[in-house]
Amino acid sequence: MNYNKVAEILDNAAYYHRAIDQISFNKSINLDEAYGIQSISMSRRYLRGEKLVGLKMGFTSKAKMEQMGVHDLIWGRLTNKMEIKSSQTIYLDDFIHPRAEPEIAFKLNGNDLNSLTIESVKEKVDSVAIAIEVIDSRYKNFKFSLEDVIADNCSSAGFVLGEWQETTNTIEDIVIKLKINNELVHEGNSNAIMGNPWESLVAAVRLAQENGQQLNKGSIILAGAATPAAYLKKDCTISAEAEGLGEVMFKTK
Ligand code: OOG
Ligand code: MG
Repeated sequence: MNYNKVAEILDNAAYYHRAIDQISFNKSINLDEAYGIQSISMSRRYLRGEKLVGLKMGFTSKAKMEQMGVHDLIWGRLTNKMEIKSSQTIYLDDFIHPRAEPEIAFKLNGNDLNSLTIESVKEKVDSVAIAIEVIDSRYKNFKFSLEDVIADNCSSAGFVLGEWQETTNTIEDIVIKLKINNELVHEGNSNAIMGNPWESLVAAVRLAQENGQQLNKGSIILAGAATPAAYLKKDCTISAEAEGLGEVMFKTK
């Protein structure tokens, strides 16, 4: 199979926000090939001027694995073009079938990331924040295999960051809420993320290293959602909040 062609199809689907058939319907690809396709499709974005700003982890909680029927950790890449400013209005016509999920974000401080453990991980982090991720699978009906979703850069489409907080603010065992028009839609505990959200960062850094993906000072890592994602509708206010981390929101048109 021609990986460049598949990467182009996925990149076009994202760029023109048009849903496509799952790759796995026609070809069986393995995990390495799926990450290879992700990497090629990201190169197309970089050629258009997008800049890598960090990584996102996926399927780090049971809630997400169960919602999507996929049971392995995945990781994808975030670019500056995906950033939604706090309180910004996004246009749903720019997406296929977007969903939102509450997340915890880490900002790296540029310290050496070698042999990261849960004990040492905090020294590598400048700050933490509540965030919302917008995911928008390029596959019809938001259905995919593990390999499909990896090739599709793990459905990454947007993210909005709350105000950065000191790492002394605990992110362990805190309640995270997703609200639409101020009504609670999903609620989870941060420890649903791999038992402890810091574990997700340890895994992200390990995966980046294994794959030669550099993480510079200021890189952002999304830990993965602790709750299922919610479909977005027009004319809504979507907010996420977590104990001690404050609140973040954006709007839809
Ligand atoms: C894949 C992305 C998963 C998360 O936080 O678990 C993800 C998807 O659900 O489409 O971002
Ligand atoms: Mg996510």
